[in-house]
Amino acid sequence: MEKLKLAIQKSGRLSDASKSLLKECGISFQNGKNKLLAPAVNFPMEILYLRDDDIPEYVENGTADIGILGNNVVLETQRKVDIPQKLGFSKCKLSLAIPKTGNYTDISWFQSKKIATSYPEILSSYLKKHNVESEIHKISGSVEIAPSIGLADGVCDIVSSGSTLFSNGLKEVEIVMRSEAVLIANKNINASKKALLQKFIFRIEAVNRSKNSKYIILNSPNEKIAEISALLPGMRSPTVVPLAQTGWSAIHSVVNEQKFWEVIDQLKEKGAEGILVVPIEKMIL
Ligand code: PRT
Ligand code: ZN
Repeated sequence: MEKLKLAIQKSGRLSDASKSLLKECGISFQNGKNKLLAPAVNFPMEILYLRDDDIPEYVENGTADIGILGNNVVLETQRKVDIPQKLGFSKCKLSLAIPKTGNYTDISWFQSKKIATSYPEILSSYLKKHNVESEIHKISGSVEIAPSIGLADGVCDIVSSGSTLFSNGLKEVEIVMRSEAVLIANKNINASKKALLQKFIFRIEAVNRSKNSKYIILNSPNEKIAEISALLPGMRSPTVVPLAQTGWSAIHSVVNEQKFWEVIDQLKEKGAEGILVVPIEKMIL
């Protein structure tokens, strides 16, 4: 049987989250400690462990069928691959930053300045779009120290919490792009691999959907069922079950994580009691 070859980062910020996603999708495999390739045991898949920078090329040329990596690296390498699914983890920004004492006005500040970055392609197209010409210095690591050693006037680097910029005396002045982990795919995979890819994406969607949702169970006075149900539309509509105590029912539904606290307050106002909120493992619509 044909197998889908998935490339993931061997070690780094994406590797644990990539492996967890596979596990949550019910795909078991051996760990990649000393191996380049590991077969999955219960899904027609093989896992290739690579450096993230190499994944787009391997997927473009078909050595791997699909891959998981940051969208920032996908864009920077400019390889021709599809992005069938965003994955929602490893969110970060690629930002321009300058010394915090700098007097920043707008992007024209960078005109004729030196910028250190590991993302010269993304940066140069961003500057071009804004009609700014700068001198781009490509460096592969520790970009943030470049201004303090006199190598550059500013940097274009990945920012997450912002503490690296802060501790190097820099401030973020422009967001060049927002990034997250994505699933990339070879443009010419055959029909049977495409079907496997759809199966895999179906599972990823079920897992990710469940992460944004909570299962909620509460007790409601019968006369408030309609009002409380209106706050909890659920997947189709809430489940309402009578309690042993007359005049009361249990309402079961699904709430979005973001709206969670807001909805909880409204539910309490309407007389809901005994509110339980439970994580959902998988969610299939
Ligand atoms: O060895 P390999 O080439 O596979 O890995 P790598 O060293 O190139 O990449 P890695 O593991 O560092 O990052 C992989 C991906 O994680 C990146 O391409 C991003 O998509 C994503 N990501 C998310 C990050 C960060 N957050 C992040 N904070 N990548 C890097 N950083 C670094 C950043 O370069 C800076 O030095 O963390 C620092 C900033 O973090 P804060 O929290 O101080 O702002
Ligand atoms: Zn890398």
